[in-house]
Amino acid sequence: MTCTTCPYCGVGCGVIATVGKAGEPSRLHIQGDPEHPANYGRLCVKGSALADTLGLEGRCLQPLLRDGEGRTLAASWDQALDRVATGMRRIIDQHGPEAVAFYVSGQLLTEDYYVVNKLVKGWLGTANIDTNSRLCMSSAVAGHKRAFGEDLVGGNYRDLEEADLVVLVGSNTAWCHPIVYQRLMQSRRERPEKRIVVVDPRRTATCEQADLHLSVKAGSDVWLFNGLLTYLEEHGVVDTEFVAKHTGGAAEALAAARASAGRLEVVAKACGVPVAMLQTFYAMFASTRKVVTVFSQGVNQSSSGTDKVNSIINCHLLTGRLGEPGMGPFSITGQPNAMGGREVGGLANTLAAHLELNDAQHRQLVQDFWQSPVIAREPGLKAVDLFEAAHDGRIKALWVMATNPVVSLPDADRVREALGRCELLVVSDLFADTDTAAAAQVVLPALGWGEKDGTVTNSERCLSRQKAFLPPPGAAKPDWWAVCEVARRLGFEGFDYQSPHQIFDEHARLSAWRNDQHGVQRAFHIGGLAGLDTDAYDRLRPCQWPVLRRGDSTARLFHDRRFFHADARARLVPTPPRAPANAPDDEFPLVLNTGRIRDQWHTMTRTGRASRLANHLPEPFVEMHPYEAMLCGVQDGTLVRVASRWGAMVARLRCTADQPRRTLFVPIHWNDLNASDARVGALVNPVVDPLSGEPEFKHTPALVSPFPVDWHAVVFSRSPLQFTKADAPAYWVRIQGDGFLRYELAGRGLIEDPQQWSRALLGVGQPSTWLDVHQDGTQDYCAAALDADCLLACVYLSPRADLPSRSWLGRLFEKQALSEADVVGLKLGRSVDPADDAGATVCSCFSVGRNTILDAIRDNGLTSVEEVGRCVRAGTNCGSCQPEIRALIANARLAENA
Ligand SMILES: Nc1nc2c(c(=O)[nH]1)N[C@H]1C(S)=C(S)[C@@H](COP(=O)(O)OP(=O)(O)OC[C@H]3O[C@@H](n4cnc5c(=O)[nH]c(N)nc54)[C@H](O)[C@@H]3O)O[C@H]1N2
Ligand SMILES: Nc1nc2c(c(=O)[nH]1)N[C@H]1C(S)=C(S)[C@@H](COP(=O)(O)OP(=O)(O)OC[C@H]3O[C@@H](n4cnc5c(=O)[nH]c(N)nc54)[C@H](O)[C@@H]3O)O[C@H]1N2
Ligand code: SF4
Ligand SMILES: [Mo]
Repeated sequence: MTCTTCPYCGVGCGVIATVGKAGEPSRLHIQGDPEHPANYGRLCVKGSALADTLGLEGRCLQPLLRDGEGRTLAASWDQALDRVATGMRRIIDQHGPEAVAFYVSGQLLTEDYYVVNKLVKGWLGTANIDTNSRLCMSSAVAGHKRAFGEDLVGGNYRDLEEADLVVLVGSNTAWCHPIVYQRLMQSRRERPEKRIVVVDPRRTATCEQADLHLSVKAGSDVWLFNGLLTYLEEHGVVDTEFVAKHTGGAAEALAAARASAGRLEVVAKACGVPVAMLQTFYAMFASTRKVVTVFSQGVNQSSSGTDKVNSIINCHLLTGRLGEPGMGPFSITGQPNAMGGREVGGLANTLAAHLELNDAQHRQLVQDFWQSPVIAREPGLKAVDLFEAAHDGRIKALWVMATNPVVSLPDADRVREALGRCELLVVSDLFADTDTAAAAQVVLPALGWGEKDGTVTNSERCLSRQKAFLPPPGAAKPDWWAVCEVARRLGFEGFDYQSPHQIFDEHARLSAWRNDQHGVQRAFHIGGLAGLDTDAYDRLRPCQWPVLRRGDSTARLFHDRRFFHADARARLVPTPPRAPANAPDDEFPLVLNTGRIRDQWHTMTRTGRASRLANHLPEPFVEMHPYEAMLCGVQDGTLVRVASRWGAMVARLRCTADQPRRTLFVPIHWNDLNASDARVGALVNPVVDPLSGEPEFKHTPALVSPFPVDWHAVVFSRSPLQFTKADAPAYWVRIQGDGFLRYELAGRGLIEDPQQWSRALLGVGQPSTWLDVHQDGTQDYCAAALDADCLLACVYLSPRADLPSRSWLGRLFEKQALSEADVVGLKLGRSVDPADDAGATVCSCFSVGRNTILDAIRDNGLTSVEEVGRCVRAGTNCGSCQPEIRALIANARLAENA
């Protein structure tokens, strides 16, 4: 039994992993850690499915080298590391250290993150190291620094429970931070007077139980919060003593707010929200002292992201609402170690231990501590600029670690081009075939979750251990080790670590070093964790920094009203609002917004392997208001092309009135390995916030048009289909099933001989039986290959999109032997027994489909989520599907009353 931490979102849930004996049917058992203060035993659907993602299939198990002709050769670590070190050395000698760059990730452990920054900033002497946190939290970082003098999240999850009002801004908490959302909902069940407000252009699952949803115009948040700031002042809701003693800049911030948002009508127009709704929100905020404002990517990922952050913090500073239980601004982090990365100075403009690269005293402090030969003097290139520099040849060597930029960066086709231009591209990943690793000359096999060992910090400053409970597979090695080996080969001293424990100890010591009245005081201080022996490090229980003495844990910052600007005051920052960088126009009239879905994690390299996570939303899609779809001449359920000035993609249209008019929403997860053309990153405007450098992922002018096809097919197969880019159908997506793969296909032109086509496509060799059925009078065709009674593969082809139920077909593949009725069903293209068709998955934990839930609601007159849970189990494990179940109940009742 191992206590560790979930590798997905920034909630940072504690996990207990128990490995059974080899040969046991379910060898690995994952459960929530009842004692972890983030989740107290709960896990969301992604966490619950962790065991399904740990198989070694497809893993990169030894270093790979690629030659000029694109051939891939397996290599030893010595060969691979030598190649990296010599390549870097040559480029540095010829072009200087600025020609080398690193692009790392909030999914690294703190120890990995620390050494790679030490190597780059202290030994190579460049700051050309940036991280995917640039795409994620950098606006929050910049906003915190402006307001507090240091990148600080003062509060904790309990504050959300204790608050009387929680405002969720640009955060689909129900899907992206499910356990925090559940804690919030639980606290409201206990205190029904508690209020929840959601600020999001879309009506998301998070809005479902909100008291108020402000469907603001994309990018208008600064108007909204400037309006609130003015309202608070006008209504005398100002903590004058706090403002006078502990802040600066209030007059300037108020003047800027009044100038832009002094009248409710102006704000209402800018935000596209009725005046009455604004009034309700403002009055609620004004009259509630215990208010927490949670924000994430709807705020950060904007060309005015930093101002959005400060406009929110301003309202808390003016009212003195922070530093006490149940109140404060709360930036909720995305990745498991977004915070740890910030602590070790992972960004191109920061230094280790929350120190600043543009401050000579800070640089000196770090260099003295490291005893390093140099220290970077200038901030390095931020992510988007870094890849641009690779594109134009300034960066010649690039090492990408634990991130997949060909999918996740804006203008992603250009990023792929940029990678192709690097003289040396090194990628450390678990897989050698990700869209990014596929371009690398050197692929270094990294240890993944369950194999690697170190620490992470979650959204509430809580540091916990990630621990290994599986043996290292093949030759895979931890990322910190690969970095140290390259450092040694470059002739650098200071990288002789034997274990992550030693690195952690150094990191803890640096946080405390000269962190006192005579040195550079900073809040980040984990000196109390220095000097742990290996055993104590292994047994470390979650604790929140600052940790000045062993055993400390700090639930909340700012209770002493002390901030980290030189005068110890906080700052209100004037935030004159700006519209998003590029407005829609005649050519690209719609606003493309991008984000996450409930059951997938980022570029799907891990969650895409779990069949139970695949069925909730199996295909890449674009959401659009039905009226807008009508205007664009596209139909619900059909394939459409989405295009912007930067690129294009193909996805299935989902019409929903939850999506505001003139906007689109596309999820970020699909990539070139599992879909024909669905990387939304290719479309995203690469414009960034001028202060933080964070891209405007939520606002790109775009266009939707039909993607005409002549035929549709669905294929289920026990082995992968073998098509190449050249002979692939116009549209395809691959979906993981339990022991099989499902493909959705669509193509152009007539398939003259469906039988020949299906044989070639399925490539199953010589099964004992082929069923071929041409439906009379139609062009519908189906073929199925059986070995004895076991289904090997089947394909349904039709000029229409209404192909057989996928959940029913999936069930047939789970059977060892088909019954006669099943075979009849296969030929008919539908189940003989309607009860066999569970419908699209709603509850992924127990694989409960929509039809099953609707039947239960209808047959038993169920009226609550709890009743549905008791009847069919749906919603009783992680609870992430409860918003959907609630909607199904409401729809069923509406239908009944119609
Ligand atoms: N299931 C799942 N969970 C995840 C992840 C995942 O991949 N999958 N990733 C993790 C990571 S790294 C991150 S960063 C977090 C992100 O967590 P979130 O920020 O909650 O997720 P997003 O879906 O990116 O965006 C949130 C919302 O911002 C809204 N939005 C867009 N434009 C605006 C605007 O102008 N103003 C406002 N107020 N809102 C706007 C979008 O409509 C969207 O609903 O999730 C983490 N959790
Ligand atoms: N359009 C659009 N794009 C976005 C966003 C958006 O909202 N819209 N959000 C942005 C945000 S907030 C984020 S955080 C990024 C996330 O984007 P990415 O970081 O690109 O996404 P991941 O799929 O998490 O990539 C992690 C990679 O690391 C590998 N990996 C996992 N564990 C390890 C390890 O221990 N070591 C090593 N070496 N490799 C490992 C995985 O296999 C995977 O290939 O996407 C950003 N891109
Ligand atoms: S909420 Fe889910 S994904 Fe996030 S840390 Fe907890 S279990 Fe993992
Ligand atoms: Mo993120």
